[in-house]
Formats: sequence, C-alpha cells, structure tokens
Amino acid sequence: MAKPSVLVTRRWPSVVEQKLAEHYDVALNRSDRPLSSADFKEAIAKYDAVLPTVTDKISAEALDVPKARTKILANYGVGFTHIDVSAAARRGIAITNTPDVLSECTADLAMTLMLMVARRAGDGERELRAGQWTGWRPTHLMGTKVSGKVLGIVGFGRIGQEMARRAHHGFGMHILVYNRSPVDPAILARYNARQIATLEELLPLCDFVSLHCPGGAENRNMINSARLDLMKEDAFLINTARGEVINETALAQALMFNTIGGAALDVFDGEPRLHPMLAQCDNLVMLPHLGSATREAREAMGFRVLDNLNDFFAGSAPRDRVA
Ligand code: 8YV
Repeated sequence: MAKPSVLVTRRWPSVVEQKLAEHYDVALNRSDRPLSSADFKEAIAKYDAVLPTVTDKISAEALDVPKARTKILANYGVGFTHIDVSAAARRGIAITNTPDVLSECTADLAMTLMLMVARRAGDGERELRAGQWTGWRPTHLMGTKVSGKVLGIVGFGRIGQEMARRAHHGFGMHILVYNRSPVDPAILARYNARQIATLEELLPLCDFVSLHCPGGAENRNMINSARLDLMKEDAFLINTARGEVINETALAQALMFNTIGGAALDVFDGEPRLHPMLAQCDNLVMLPHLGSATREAREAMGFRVLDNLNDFFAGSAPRDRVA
C-alpha cells in the first residue's frame, strides 16, 4: 500500500523530518516560508495529511476545496485557535495538537519574562549595550521583588499548573487562579492555590498576572482597559498564551500612563506585526513567541505529531485528537 502523503508546512527539527520521511511520503518546506492561502488550498486537495503550525491561518474559506483529500490536520503546537475547528469538522477533517511536551518550557519562559520585567533586565541590557553604564550605585535600576508575592494565573491547564509549580515551590509565591471551570481541589492543594470566581475579583489582588488560557474569538480582548484598571498600579502582566487575549492599545496606554507597573509579552495580536505603541513602552519586555523554543520541546512536539499521525493512519484514535 502506498504511504500516506504528508505536507509539513514549516521547517521542523531535522531528526523529526527524517523520522517522518521514513514513515510517510513527505513534502518538506525547505525554504521555511509561510504558506499562502492559495498554497494551502492546493495542499488540502493534494495531501492525505497537512501538518500546520500557528503561522497557518486555516479559515473556513481555506478549507473550502471541492475535492479535498486531507483527512487530518495534525497541528504542531498545543494552541489550535488558528484553525476553524467547526469548518474542519463539517468536512470530516480530524484535528490533533501537541500538549504536555511543551508545558515545562513554556512555563520556564513565562518565569523568564516575569523575572525580566520585575528586575528590569531589559533596561539593564539596553544600558550596557549602549555603553551607558556608569557603575554600581544604591539606586540604580531598582526593580520589584518577585519572591513571596501574589501571582494570579489565568487559565489553569497544564501550562498554568507548571507555572504555579515554579512560582510556588521555587519562589514562595501565593497562587490565585482564575479558570472557566472549577479546578479539582486536589490540584489546587499542590500549589496551595485558591480559585477566584471572576477576573474582576482576581485582578486587584495580584502583584503579577500570568495568562495561560487559549486564544481565539472567545478570549479576544479578555484583558481590556476596564480590567487593566483593576490591576494594582505596581502590578505586572505576563502573556505567553495568545496575543489576542490582550487589547494591545489598552495595554500600551496602561504602560504609558503607568497605571500598571509593567508587562512582558511573548505573543502578539496579528504577530509578527508589532503594535507600534508597544515598541515605545520601556516598562515592557518582549520576546518573539519563544515559549516552546527549546530543542527538547520542539523535537518532542514533532514526535508527538508523528504519534498522532501513526495512530490515525493505523485506524485508531490519536491520543491528542481535539476535533
Ligand atoms: C508553538 C505555541 O511554538 O504550541 C503552541 O500553541 O504557542 C508554541 O509552543 C507554536 O504555536 C507552534 O504552532
């Protein structure tokens, strides 16, 4: 029997590309350029499986291909709000993702951002590189202590819990949780965490707020100007989830008028485009979507896609089927 044909939409770690090629008739994207919507439509007509990432916006229109051949979108990444799930379901196309294997690295990066913004690491590095460091002094670049403070975690899934583990057991932080469904008390107990019913109640209590919820239409602008106003004026906002969860104009205004202490972002609305006001905010740390960017996580994500494909084409249920 012919091997199923598979399109990998971006460059993946080479060990995974090699493994994929052993099992499937694989088309690789050696140039690593994002696919256009025309390329994508062609792919849906041509390949048994398409392996997209967050840079592939898969709308109902993109899936509207008369003779679609694709039976599975095996996404590389845990977040899949770039895919129109109901349009895929209507066409009988399965969707899988890659949870678990990136949770630790993404939480590590959220900690990195929290420490960087609180301890003014970006300011310090910019000063050094500009040759402007005049030497040690007691009042130089004083930041904010992280240890022992109150951390609000918005979205208490796998990554949110890894964040809680680091912050509570490593930094003695007090953990408050906002989650759309009730969290098992046994899970909260691991981090001595308390679930708060609404964001309106949570935000005024926190020294740091870290976002770990899904993106998509449902959570677009969840952090808007009214909610930013509820944060303490010296509190920090961290986002390693999805850019659209924050209204970036409102955030830039809060940063410019110092109504919050600062923010640190790994994800942006409409990335890689950067909201022009954000670039002007000094109390902001920014990284280019590096949450899962370690060799270990990126290889594991690839192998997890391979597991999902193997199950699917063997006729069994892929462990990470999300739709
Ligand atoms: C990925 C991510 O790098 O998995 C996710 O949802 O945000 C990142 O870890 C990227 O989205 C790959 O699609």
